[in-house]
Amino acid sequence: MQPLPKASSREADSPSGSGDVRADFTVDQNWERYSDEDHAIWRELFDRQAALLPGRVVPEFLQGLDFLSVAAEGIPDFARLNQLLGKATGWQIVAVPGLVPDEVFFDHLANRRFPATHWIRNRAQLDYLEEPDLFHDVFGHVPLLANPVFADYMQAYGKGGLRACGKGALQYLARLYWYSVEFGLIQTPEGLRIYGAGIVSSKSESIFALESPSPNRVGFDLERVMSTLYRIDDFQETYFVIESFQSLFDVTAQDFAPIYERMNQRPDYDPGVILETDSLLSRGNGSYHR
Ligand code: HBI
Ligand code: FE
Repeated sequence: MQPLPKASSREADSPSGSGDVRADFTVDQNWERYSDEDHAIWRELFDRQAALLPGRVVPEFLQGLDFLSVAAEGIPDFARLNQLLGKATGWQIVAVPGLVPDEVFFDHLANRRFPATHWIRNRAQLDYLEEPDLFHDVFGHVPLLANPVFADYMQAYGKGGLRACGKGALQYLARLYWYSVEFGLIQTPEGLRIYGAGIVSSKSESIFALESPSPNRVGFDLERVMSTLYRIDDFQETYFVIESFQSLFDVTAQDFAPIYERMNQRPDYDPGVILETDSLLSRGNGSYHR
């Protein structure tokens, strides 16, 4: 059993989250309890990304933002989002206090429930915080859940995660999530675009991921991604690039068990390595991480 994640320190004092956490780790959002400062922080983060992302983010992200009318004026009420999202792809947002145990997380995804943190960061954390907050989850992850193919991928990922729990293969699924859902890039006719929530919700990484000469950009390959370690505290040394959301969904159709067998035989790769088998879009000079 995974050690339970530390209850987010904000849980105790954040007025917006109700104290009692249910067995599935969900809480009430209590939208009416957000302070003016909470909404002001949402507006500041939203405006910053809205100015930066056109031309950098995959168009489906902006379509999702628009469809769900996630806008600058303030923190969205999950109940309102859920009416639109439910009709579009059957997904629902459920409020949680923060990181939840892996198998709880996978079970929510497998049932088209996206766990979104109910509290938003404070001013001191505007540019970086160590765990996902409401802005990362709702602005970063939710808009693409309105895209039918990506919505199917996220549910298939959750089901794969539940199967992996039983096989001690969680680390491979965590890497797949990290290099796709959190930090993935996608090829489009107009060029490379961002779709990973960790990039989309970060001002500095939205620029770094596409424009810096430092990181490698490598064609997505499932076993390569599952074998590659990642950094949780800084920009990525390598970004993996998918051809389309359909191609990402298609990798989940296969049985992962034989892949886990092969994974257990081969070494893990450090985040910045390049393999001769890689389809290399651009070789980084590593200047940022040196
Ligand atoms: N819990 N609320 C929340 N959000 C996440 O993104 C999350 C999580 N628990 C586990 C987890 N992510 C990672 O282990 C995934 O790679 C599975
Ligand atoms: Fe995330």
